[in-house]
Amino acid sequence: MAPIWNEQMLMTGLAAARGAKKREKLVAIIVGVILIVGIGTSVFILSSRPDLTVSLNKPSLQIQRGTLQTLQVSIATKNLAGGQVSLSTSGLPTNVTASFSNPAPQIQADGSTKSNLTITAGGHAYGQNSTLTITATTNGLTRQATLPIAVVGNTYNYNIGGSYASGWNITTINAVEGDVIVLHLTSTDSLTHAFFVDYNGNAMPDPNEPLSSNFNSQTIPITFSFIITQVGTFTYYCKYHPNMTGTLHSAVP
Ligand SMILES: [Cu+2]
Repeated sequence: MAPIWNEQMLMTGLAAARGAKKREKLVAIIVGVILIVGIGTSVFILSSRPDLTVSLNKPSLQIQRGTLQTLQVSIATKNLAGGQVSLSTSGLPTNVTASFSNPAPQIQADGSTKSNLTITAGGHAYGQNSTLTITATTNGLTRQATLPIAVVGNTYNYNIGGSYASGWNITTINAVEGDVIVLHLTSTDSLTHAFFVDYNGNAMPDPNEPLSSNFNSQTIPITFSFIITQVGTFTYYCKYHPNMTGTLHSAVP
């Protein structure tokens, strides 16, 4: 009976195994080189691609009605030949205007440029939830930056007392959208009350409706401020006593 393994077969087997190992190594090296060249090429393509970015020196803007504010718009470019950047705005609140100190600034040698942006809120400006978009275009590329804007109006203070039997002692508030109402609230019967504006007419305080904290002191008022965010005629209530009502008239400024 022939042996299953002899020395010669063993040597041949070992040589074959070594050959296979060598081939594996070679394949690994080739794959590695291909990967490195590929990544390098991608990095080169990405880093040499033309681009521009627009940024503002403020994350958001609260602007008083009848005033103006100036922001700085910075533009950085990469791998662009130069030229001018054309700037524009959209999405301003009602009766608010925007103007650039230079609506077509020249790209400087370091690839950057800038312009001031003056936002003017007219005497009849309003709008709490606008988003201004600044668009920059150059060499066929367009990029944008956004800025939430809220117009703030006048501030009015009211000392309001409330009781279950007699309701609120002030039953009319006249204002315009964007006005800030500051209430100093007392309880004239020492019961616990809470003031809210019922924008949606369901006689319940809802998440987007102004709601004061509870108050029950006859002598030490709590202060509660809110910005009027809607135009129309609304009822304000006590959260606990629906018979305690008043009317908020909010007009367009
Ligand atoms: Cu009450």
